Amino acid sequence: MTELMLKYFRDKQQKVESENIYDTQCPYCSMQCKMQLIEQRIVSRKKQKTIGKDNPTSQGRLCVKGMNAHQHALHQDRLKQPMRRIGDEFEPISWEEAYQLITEQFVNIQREDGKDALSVYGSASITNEEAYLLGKFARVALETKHIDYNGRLCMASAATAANLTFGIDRGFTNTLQEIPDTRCIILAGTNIAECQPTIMPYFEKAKENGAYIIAIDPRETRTTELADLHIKNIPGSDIAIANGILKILIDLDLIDHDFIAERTEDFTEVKKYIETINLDDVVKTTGVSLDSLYQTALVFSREPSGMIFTARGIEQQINGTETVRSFLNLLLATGKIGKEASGYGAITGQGNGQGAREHGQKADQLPGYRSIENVADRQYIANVWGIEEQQLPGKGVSAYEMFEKVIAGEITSMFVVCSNPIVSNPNANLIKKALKQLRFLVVSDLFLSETAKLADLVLPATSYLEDEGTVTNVEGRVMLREASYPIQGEAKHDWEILCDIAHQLGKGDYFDFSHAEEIFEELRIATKGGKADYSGITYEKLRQEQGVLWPCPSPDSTGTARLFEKNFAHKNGKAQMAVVPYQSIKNKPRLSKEYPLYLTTGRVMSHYLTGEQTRKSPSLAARDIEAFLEIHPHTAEKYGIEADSLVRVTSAKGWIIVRSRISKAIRKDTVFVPFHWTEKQNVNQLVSDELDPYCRMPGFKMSVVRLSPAN
Ligand SMILES: Nc1nc2c(c(=O)[nH]1)N[C@H]1C(S)=C(S)[C@@H](COP(=O)(O)OP(=O)(O)OC[C@H]3O[C@@H](n4cnc5c(=O)[nH]c(N)nc54)[C@H](O)[C@@H]3O)O[C@H]1N2
Ligand SMILES: Nc1nc2c(c(=O)[nH]1)N[C@H]1C(S)=C(S)[C@@H](COP(=O)(O)OP(=O)(O)OC[C@H]3O[C@@H](n4cnc5c(=O)[nH]c(N)nc54)[C@H](O)[C@@H]3O)O[C@H]1N2
Ligand code: SF4
Ligand SMILES: [Mo]
Repeated sequence: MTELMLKYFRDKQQKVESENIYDTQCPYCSMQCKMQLIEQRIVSRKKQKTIGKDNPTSQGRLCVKGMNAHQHALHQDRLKQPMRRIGDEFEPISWEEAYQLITEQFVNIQREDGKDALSVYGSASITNEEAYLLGKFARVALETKHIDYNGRLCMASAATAANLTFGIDRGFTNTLQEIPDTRCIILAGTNIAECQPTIMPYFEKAKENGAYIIAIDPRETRTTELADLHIKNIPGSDIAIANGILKILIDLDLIDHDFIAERTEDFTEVKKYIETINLDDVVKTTGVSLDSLYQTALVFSREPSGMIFTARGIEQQINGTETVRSFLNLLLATGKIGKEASGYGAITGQGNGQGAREHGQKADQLPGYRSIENVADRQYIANVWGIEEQQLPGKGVSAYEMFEKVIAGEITSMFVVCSNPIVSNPNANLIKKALKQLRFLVVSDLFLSETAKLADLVLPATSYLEDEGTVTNVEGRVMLREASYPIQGEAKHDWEILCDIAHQLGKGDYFDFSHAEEIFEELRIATKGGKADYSGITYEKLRQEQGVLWPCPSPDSTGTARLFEKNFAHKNGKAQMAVVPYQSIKNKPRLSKEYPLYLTTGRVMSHYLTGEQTRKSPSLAARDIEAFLEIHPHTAEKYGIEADSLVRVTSAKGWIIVRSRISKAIRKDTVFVPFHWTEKQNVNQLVSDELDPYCRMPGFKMSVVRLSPAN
């Protein structure tokens, strides 16, 4: 370093007047990377940067979103006061006025429209404490059955498939540390390189160690670049791929007979169905070569260990549950689960995508993954909450179906916490209509999101920098998110808001909490004996152990690293295989003259979900400033679409206008649009309202559309 440079750094150093360091975790994906916000005061100006902090999952790494996460959290547009709608404008009001308004409206609406006219729409980006409390709030404070959450659009099919197959749903059956030792990996509909970037070194290490990687995706992505074999299939055809591979395994006798006999149920029925499959039909249905199917079957079965990972590509289908089950059949038939370096991973999406699906935000669920329809479960939770079992409402409906109930006039008020449903739900035009039709809409958010703009009352919530609590990451590791950044304006923690409203509604005794840890203590009791048992976890243990993998059923337990070593979680200890016919859903969208192309949707590296947060971050927004249509050059030519030109994309539900991005990375019969943008770029205006019959997941990953130039 030259003298001049040294002098520059010395001078710069001297100008730092003060420095504060705040521990937290990234607000975005399920890796939940530990991080620190460093805030320096230099010549009386504040300067912030975010750096990674070591921990067992992300090992100190951050991706570009994490490194810039402070930009939205410290953005000037953060809501700092409650705001009430007056005509088309919002006016700031005090919390007292806000609570008074909520109480008046909720009481009136329930008197006039019935208890279940109130609804709650939650999120997997809030803490476990808040997710737990929101479920209790709906049932105990509001006495409504209508609560569901954005995870219904995310983890519902993988969760349902795991519950049906294994009897329990913890996203990863093994720890990340085992990935480098596995010999064969199938990545089905997951783009980890762009969606969980800090997980990549585990897979890169596996590859270095000689693992064979197969990626199934209609597009070439940064993830498929890692693969030895890329199966570039027709969207929505994944069941046929899994069944085709299973057929080859059975025909060539490459299955694990002992494992099947000792540890699974119903293989005979599965085999009977698979024998009726014709591999030529599979090739036609999937657009995948016979060679690729054989190669996958041979490598996966012959290697001593193997893992399958799935994500939204195969899960966000109207037969998503069955699609996941068809891949779990492969693991079970080859005996590659319940042992070292072999197992399943549903790559969870949101920061608390795992924990938030366990503690009662779902319409049919009570804390600890208990069922709201099971009498013993109801009695247990009623007892923990200090109410009678009969007072607990029954099962409600799924996220999207709540909006259908709004249109039908059955739900007339909604409380949305940490979600932007107008952008994230299918059939977005109906969602907008439904939100406008509500008598009273309350939204708790960091910003005036597209959904908040339609609200009657907007409440300012604290962010990941300010709100301490636990989240459960992609591995099933419960982590304590420390957060001590000073609260901005009059914002409140979501859990505080819930407690305050409950007090106003005369239910304060059930919501007497003054710290997140107190809520966690109740959550421990509520989950005791449940499938997702957190009862042995304390904040103290989480600090000492740097997170704990559930189940953790007793004070002396340090959690469970690998699941199913001896038994599966069903009563008989066995895993349940499933007959999964490809044509399991009759109304699957099909190509026609009117709609000659498949549309699939998803993500880009620099943006997160509805983009409400990442579009506020200059460093992230600059990377992708608008939505786009990924389209193959042949297809573009066929439909007269020029490079970088505006294109009108039309489905049976609506139309959008996006700019073309011509690329050979995508199949000729398929186009791709990310969903991080709003208004006429909101791709969910095109997605239909068909839902998976088992879990009510929408079919975000396959619509049929037509294109025309728009300029
Ligand atoms: N950068 C970024 N990271 C994120 C998020 C984000 O918004 N941005 N969101 C987080 C959340 S909540 C989630 S749920 C996860 C999502 O993580 P992923 O599921 O990995 O992300 P997607 O882009 O939705 O879809 C994954 C891949 O599925 C492919 N695909 C589409 N249709 C099909 C199909 O029919 N079959 C197969 N086999 N593949 C198909 C797409 O081409 C895409 O590459 O990411 C998390 N991380
Ligand atoms: N077409 C298509 N649609 C999809 C998908 C797809 O792949 N394709 N994926 C689906 C998936 S996987 C998901 S997870 C959903 C997600 O859908 P959403 O939940 O609607 O997405 P977010 O953008 O995370 O919305 C979170 C909102 O909460 C606010 N917020 C952030 N932190 C806090 C907090 O601590 N408290 C409060 N009160 N508010 C906060 C943010 O500002 C933002 O407005 O989208 C689904 N929609
Ligand atoms: S977006 Fe995910 S991978 Fe990137 S820093 Fe945040 S938690 Fe880590
Ligand atoms: Mo998600």
